[in-house]
Amino acid sequence: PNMIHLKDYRPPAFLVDFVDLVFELKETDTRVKSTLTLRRNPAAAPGDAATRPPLVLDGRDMALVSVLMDGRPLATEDFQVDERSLTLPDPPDALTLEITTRIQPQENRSLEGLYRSDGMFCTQCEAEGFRKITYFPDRPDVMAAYTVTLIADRSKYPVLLSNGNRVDAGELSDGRHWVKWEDPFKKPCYLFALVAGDLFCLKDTFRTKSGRDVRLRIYVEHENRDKCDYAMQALKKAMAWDEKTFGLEYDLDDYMIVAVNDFNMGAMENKGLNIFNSKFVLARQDTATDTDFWNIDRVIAHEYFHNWTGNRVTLRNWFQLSLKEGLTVFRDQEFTADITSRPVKRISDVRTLRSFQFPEDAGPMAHPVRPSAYIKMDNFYTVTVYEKGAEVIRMIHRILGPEDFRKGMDLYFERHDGQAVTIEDFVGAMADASGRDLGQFMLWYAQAGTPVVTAARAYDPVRKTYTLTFSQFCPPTPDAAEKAPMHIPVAVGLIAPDGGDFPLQLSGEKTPGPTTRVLELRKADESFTFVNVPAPPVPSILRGFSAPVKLRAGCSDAEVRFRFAHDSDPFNRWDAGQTLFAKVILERAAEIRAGRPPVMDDALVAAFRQTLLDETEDRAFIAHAVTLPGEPELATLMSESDLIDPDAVHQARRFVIQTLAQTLRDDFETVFERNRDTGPYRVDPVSVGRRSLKNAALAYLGGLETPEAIQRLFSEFEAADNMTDTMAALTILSHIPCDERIQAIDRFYERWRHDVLVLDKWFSIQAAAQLSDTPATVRKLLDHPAFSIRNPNKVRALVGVFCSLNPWCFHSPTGEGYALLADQVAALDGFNPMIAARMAGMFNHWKKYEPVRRNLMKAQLERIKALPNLSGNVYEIVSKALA
Ligand code: B3K
Ligand code: ZN
Repeated sequence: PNMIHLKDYRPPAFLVDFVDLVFELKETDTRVKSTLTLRRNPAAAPGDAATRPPLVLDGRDMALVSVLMDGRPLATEDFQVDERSLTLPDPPDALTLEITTRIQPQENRSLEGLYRSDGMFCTQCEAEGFRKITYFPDRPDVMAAYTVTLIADRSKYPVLLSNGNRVDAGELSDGRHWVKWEDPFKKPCYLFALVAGDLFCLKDTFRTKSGRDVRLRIYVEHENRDKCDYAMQALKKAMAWDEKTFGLEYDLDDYMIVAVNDFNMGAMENKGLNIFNSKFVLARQDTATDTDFWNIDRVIAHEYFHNWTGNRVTLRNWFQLSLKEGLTVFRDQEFTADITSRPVKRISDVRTLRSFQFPEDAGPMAHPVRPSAYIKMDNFYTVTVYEKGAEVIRMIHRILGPEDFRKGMDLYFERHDGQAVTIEDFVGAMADASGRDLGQFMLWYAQAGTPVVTAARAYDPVRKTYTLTFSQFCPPTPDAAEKAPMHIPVAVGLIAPDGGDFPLQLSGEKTPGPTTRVLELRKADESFTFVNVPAPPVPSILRGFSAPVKLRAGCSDAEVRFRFAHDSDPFNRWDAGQTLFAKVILERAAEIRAGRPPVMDDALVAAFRQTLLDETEDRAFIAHAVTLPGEPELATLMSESDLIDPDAVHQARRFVIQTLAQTLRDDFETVFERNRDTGPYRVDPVSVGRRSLKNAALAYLGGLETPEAIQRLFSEFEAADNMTDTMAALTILSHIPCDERIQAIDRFYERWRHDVLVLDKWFSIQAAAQLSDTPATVRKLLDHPAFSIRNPNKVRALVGVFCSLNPWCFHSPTGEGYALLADQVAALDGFNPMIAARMAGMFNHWKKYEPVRRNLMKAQLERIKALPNLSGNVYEIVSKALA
């Protein structure tokens, strides 16, 4: 398979001004007639008569029926067709092409292009799926206006949808009907969509700030009609927020969302017609958890926000993916922060970043936020492009401040509306609007790896000065050994001995400023001196996680405990706790590995208790503050100084949980009782926070594994009137080998056997259970009638959860977890290479494990690599892993 490089980018030889598509949708066979109005691109290298570039249209997995140029059939010598393309070697400068093809959506299991999910037809074109629908220059810098006519049987497919406005419709004599759509906005083909099916429609309207009424429509299968109200509210919240925050208004008269069960990712921002994984639309209090509800807010908002960041202004090529994804994730994070709790949102985002992005940046798939080469673009929809990309935008926001950031956004839209642009264009608008130099900042897009920032401090009691000296270092990654120093915003506060913050005055400044200051690092080593510091402070560095780096602040345990008790910055307060917990757990792991009994640290227990009982803080914050780092994050930390031993990590974490539970049992009881729901179930930040703290306390109490604890979990499970509490009790119970566990899992199944989304939870619970027979259970569940390897949600719920959230079991030294994963990769690769590659990526960190596991994983990777007909997707992942 060959590599595509950013440096090889050339503008397209031909542009497409108009596309007219006619689909005749049938269960056996679909006919697509495409009429393209094309002309040579004036911006492309013209060439002379001999070197004029040909017209190449991408296309695969389809049968060509006919090609007409300007109304006349093309002679066979005037075009060539192969597996990948349709080429006209010497076309005129302007032409129309009418291309008729036949495709088989009913056979399409890749869930890319046009395919069937349950009884409906739907599409997924990003990144390169449109070429499975018809021959077309399938690249984002070719933008065209579309008209689309859908023809299908009226009784089976009463709903026929595409992008833009519905302009006409009619009946055919044979029981079929047709609907014509027109999208007035030019768009790249990856934003094309169609849906045909028999669907329920929830209707609403939104009045925009300029007074236009937008018709809102959510389409779902009839059986789910009572599960879309929350999604509709989420959409309206997102629309209002984007007007208020960025002045961005919706541009069409209709906004449609369709929920489908078979979907490779979360959702897709097709212009005016979003297609969603049903998991991010359907929710009712008894079927969805608080996290599910907030994920619906997040994903609905994310796809809606793409209408401006992605659709109106789009990408010149796929290397620029983070231009739309990093920016849109930043926007959805801000939205969630505004509608829930800002500190808690920040904490959970950083948890994700550290658990998944930091390891990616330290492994074989490490790549810059703007990758420079790929084999399959699908492999680069990564936490680096998305979440680190959002961190990069957040740093710009932090450096410029909110007002200048907003000016930069306005300038970006003013300059680039309707264009396909690059990351330079975005950062250029930010620099021009603010007058700031962001030249060095661009390295964040070009260099992979997580920078390590070290801070040293010195207090001068005579001069009353305090100096912070920073050094930065970015470790080598497979793409580059040497890294240049980056422009890093480091937010700093200095905590006084009484726990309050000192006002901050940098040397050279006349008066003290605010208590948190952003220091901008630009050199490998750099010092900042604060004056008028009356007493030696405890430094609080990287407040709000102002940059995606690893900080080595060299604080003593006592100082970290002090920050855990007093830091006014909630993120850093939480982070201080995590630092303490991680240290204590990894020390216990070392004792366990050395064959010594682990001993608990009393100071930690006291600090933990103080936070647990803190009544002044947001409950959701406390819940996060008393939740220990997970095994995946601990493994990553262990890998920084040692090889990973998943057994030691698991045992040490369990030891700490059980010791805390025994020592603080009464306190957990108090917190549990105090935070019980009093009124009806509601999904507001206060209620969600109370539930999360109550369930965190329950998890510790359950960790005692006494008969009373088991009884309580079972009765909480039975009594719960909402899925959050049901899942909390069931999850805790699922780790305890007892009859109640089996009973609860069976009851859950009986109650929800007809709800495919809720059954995903049933699979996940069992896949995440920390029991020695879990690998065998997962094997068995692969054959369960409710499991289907064709459905990505099921694969993620069972295989994905087992491999990524249950490291102790996945890394069982017997190797059965590894064999299971490799078998699934092999099975998936035959029909859904995108999902196969995602799963194969779970072996990426094999080199960081102790030798037994490392060799077992390597053997499975080699086995996968040797499979006949391996897809480019999986090849790219495993060949990099083995390199
Ligand atoms: N843009 C889509 C992701 C498409 C993934 C293609 N393999 C969803 C999103 O980020 O909004
Ligand atoms: Zn996105």
